[in-house]
Amino acid sequence: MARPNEEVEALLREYADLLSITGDGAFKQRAYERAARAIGGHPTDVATLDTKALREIPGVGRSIADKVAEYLRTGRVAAVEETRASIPSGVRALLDIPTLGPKKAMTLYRELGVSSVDELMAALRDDRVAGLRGFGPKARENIEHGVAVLRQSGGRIRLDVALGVAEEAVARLSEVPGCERCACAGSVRRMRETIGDIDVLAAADDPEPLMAAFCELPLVDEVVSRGRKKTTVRTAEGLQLDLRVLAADSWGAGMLYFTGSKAHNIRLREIAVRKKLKLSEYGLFDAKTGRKRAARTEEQVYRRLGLPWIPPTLREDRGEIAAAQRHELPTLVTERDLRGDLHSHTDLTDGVAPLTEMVAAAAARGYHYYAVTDHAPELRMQRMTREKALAQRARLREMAGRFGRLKLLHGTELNIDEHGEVDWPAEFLAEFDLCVASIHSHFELDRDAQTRRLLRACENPYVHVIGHPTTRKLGRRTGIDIDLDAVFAACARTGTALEINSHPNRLDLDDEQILRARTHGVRFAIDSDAHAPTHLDHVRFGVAQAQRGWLTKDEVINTWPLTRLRRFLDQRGKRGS
Ligand code: DGT
Ligand code: CA
Ligand code: CA
Ligand code: ZN
Repeated sequence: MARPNEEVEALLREYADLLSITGDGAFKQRAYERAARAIGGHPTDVATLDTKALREIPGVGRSIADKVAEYLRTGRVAAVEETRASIPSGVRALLDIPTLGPKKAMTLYRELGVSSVDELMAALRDDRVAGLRGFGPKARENIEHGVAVLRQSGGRIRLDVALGVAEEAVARLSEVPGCERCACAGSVRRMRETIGDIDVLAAADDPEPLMAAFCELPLVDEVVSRGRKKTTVRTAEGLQLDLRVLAADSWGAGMLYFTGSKAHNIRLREIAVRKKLKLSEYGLFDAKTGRKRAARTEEQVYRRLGLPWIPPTLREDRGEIAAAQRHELPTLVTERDLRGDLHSHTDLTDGVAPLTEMVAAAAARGYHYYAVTDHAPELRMQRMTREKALAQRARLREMAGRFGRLKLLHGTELNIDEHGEVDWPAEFLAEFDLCVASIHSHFELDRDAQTRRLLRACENPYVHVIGHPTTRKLGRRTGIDIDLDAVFAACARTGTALEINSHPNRLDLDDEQILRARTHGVRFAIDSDAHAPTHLDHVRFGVAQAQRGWLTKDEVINTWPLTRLRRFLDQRGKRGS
């Protein structure tokens, strides 16, 4: 049970939030917040105080003291209940979104009648918030992020968020004296798109200093359990981290075991048994004598099992062990293989940075080429026009040669309408170096209509890449209903590439879809879809997803030299003319 002081604090805070929604005076609202803080931190149990004593608490005047006394006497406060009843519960639910304050919640309710998280998402999707004050792209992104966090807080968390926490923990633990090794294992190391909990391993003779440092990490909100070999902590956002400390001479076996996946481990153990060996987190042992055969590195353990080292992104028991036995593991595409990015935005449409900043960021990544693909006119709120597109092209041409080896491509992100048609007439499309085409609306069409729509877009000779093909957003929107095999076959036939959108809330296509598309002989583009310079780095996640889909460099068009890429793009344009 919470102390009465805490109950009262929570009640007063709620009242302050409610007042901010009804718009009943910022002054009153702040007064209740201040009183809430004071009572929460008050050393004496408020249940033992009369109204006179209550009024001696800083910030507690007569009106608040009366309400506290009423609560302590009856368990409720009439004024709070009345205010609560005057606001739809959905609007109150909006306040659970960590990045949406009461003021914005109120605006959404007053202006758009939004009174639930789902309605809010619908309003963002249909871009009804675009006209509201204080709801620019940045604010929208924040809200979307908040909803994603809210929806995932009960379950799995996005890879980018988990990776940030995991890397901070590993960096700090690596500094601890006596720490010989420290790294992430588990689904973070396998780069799954969402993460259940974070598994950190360290090697040291004495685990104590590491366990102590782990519990003291600034990100830790609560120590769930602490032991000699394993300690579990939780962050304020509810994310759990495990630290296991092992001996340096069993590091490889530990990493192998705790990286998983569990299904991959089970297969390995079966192989071990057939070889009269026993595999555990401590090493690979002779089943009869118990003698250790391998443990120090993952390579040694795999080798003893007759296998080459298998990259963590493949360890999902999807045939990687059989492929390893046949020496047919794919040489996976890496981030360093990428020579350019083929999908990006500027502040000409919904990006937040000007053209020059985006191009400079692309140059800083060492790219050979970079396509600017702002939205086309059919996405109405972006207010794109031919004139703007041509002016942007002229600026790109002017900038040519100013960024070392970086070649600038002028592209556009077309909008696939409900019938599969795109913006602008053919002659105008032919002038772009590159056209990405994506679905941004009509997510609800049935499977036939959706499939026809995408097939039509694939057959358009000016469309080079299908952007974020299923439109799913993690924790927020499932993908559209489509016959993916039909779309993959059409892409292979027409020479249309499929995007692997790297934004950590999209990662679209997903790993299993990539695996399937690959069997059709499709080409892929790993793109950032950057709306800000820092987003260019998101390709890290797209590459991981591509690896999880077993992709090699050659299957990804933006690893190709520009001459080869241009041939691919040109072929496409000519087919229709
Ligand atoms: P997550 O946390 O749900 O995103 O996924 P993982 O893969 O990180 O799973 P987690 O944290 O439960 O366990 C980490 C690794 O430890 C897992 O990938 C494989 C290994 N592991 C855990 N439990 C078992 C088990 O019962 N058997 C085997 N063979 N391995 C296990
Ligand atoms: Ca885990
Ligand atoms: Ca775990
Ligand atoms: Zn885009």
